[in-house]
Amino acid sequence: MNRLIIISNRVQPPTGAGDGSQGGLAVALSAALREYSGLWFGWSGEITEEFTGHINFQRNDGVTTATIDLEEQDLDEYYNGYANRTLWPLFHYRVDLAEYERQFAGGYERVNTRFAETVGPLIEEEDLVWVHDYHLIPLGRELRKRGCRNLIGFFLHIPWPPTPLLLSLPSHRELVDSLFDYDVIGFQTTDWLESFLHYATHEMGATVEENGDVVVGERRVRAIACPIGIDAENFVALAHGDIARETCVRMRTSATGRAMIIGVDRLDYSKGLEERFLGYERFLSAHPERAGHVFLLQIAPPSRGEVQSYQEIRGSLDSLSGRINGAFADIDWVPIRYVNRGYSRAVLAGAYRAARVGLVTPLRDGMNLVAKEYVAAQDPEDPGVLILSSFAGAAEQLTEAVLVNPHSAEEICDALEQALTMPLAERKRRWRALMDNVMREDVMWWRRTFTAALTAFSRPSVADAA
Ligand code: ADQ
Repeated sequence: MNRLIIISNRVQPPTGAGDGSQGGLAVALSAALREYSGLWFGWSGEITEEFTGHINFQRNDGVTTATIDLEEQDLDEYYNGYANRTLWPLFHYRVDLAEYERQFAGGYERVNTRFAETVGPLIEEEDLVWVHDYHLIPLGRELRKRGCRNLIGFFLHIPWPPTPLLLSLPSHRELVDSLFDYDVIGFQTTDWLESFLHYATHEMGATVEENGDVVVGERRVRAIACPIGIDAENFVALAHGDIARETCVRMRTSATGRAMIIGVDRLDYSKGLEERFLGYERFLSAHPERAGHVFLLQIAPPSRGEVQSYQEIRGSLDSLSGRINGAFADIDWVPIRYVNRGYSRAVLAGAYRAARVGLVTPLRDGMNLVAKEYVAAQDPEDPGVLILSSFAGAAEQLTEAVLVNPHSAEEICDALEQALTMPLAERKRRWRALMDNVMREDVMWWRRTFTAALTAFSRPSVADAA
């Protein structure tokens, strides 16, 4: 069996703790690395005064990680710059927030080159290489320039923007062109795949073959939709574990019979938190009889705090939650519990299970794993209701959720009332359909589907050269 080389911006070494402290993606990638052997390469998260290319190898729980430190300037221009101030907003349709700075683009190129120079010599002849996410789009090109002839796949975890928006990015053509140095590129949904194909056919004159190969002149890449899932079996087990059970009891005790609505998100403008609060405010106004009988628990740990738009959203959510609580609270009831910290996955599983409604309303999301975790954590005999944005990638699979337009306070308001009054039989029917999907298309299925597509690809250049 070939070795697998996984490359992503950050590396999360396995903890082996089994206590639910590790994210689903890290669990899945670690499992893939145990199956194939190989290594996981990326940034350590540490800053060094001058880039040396020194690789720190570690072996934890059967998985080898190889990490490098980056310079402060790399962090500013590549990570906080091009990745999170340019590509992230643009790919989430927020051209208004995208910043186009030449030095960001320069830093992005530099770090991708540094990644290629350091990981390149670690790649052996038969290895499969799998690159992850928007931080590393040109990495395949940089590896090819250095003579790498291996099968290389790329997976985009976030949406692919519509062509007219992408055209606003300086050097968009060069960026997209670099994707043709991969063999297989994966998107979360057919929507994002179609947006990519639209750009390729309209802007590059590409033709799309029946097997999904996209061809421009002599160059060819296979483009597939391959939705990521969660480690569902493990999450169900977590939801039955001691920590989750204790959390569930603690939540129910503190709820004192009130129905809990839960939201769990990184604090990010793409997650639609302001719109969610406004929708909930509309619900409180439209249904005064619900006052004192329901509350919203919003868990939102801050992320990317060095980027201004993230500081701004934090400020506006603080004041919005304060305003709503000020207007509606009573001496013995607070309508929004707003918590800015992270919790272990086991605690989250318990909190999801205690919630009558899961409110997942991103304005745009590549997939959204919280929606799947909420489903997996439910009690089959008394499941809660998932309200899901139709603009999350997950909506393509989770069609039995109550789907809403997250921009509409009225739709959120109506969906909340529908969820809170939904009869048990309907809740069970919807949950069963959702759960079947979450279990079937889990994270193991995702990585098997992707790596199978990659191994099935035959590189014409490799064949020609043989
Ligand atoms: P994210 O934008 O980070 O991921 P998401 O898919 O929701 O979004 O995953 C978040 C993960 O972080 C979940 O596993 C969740 O449990 C965890 N999390 C969130 N809040 C937490 C908290 N307070 N404490 C602890 N854990 C918390 C990107 C894309 C998504 C895509 C994923 C995977 O933006 O669209 O689904 O990658 O491809």
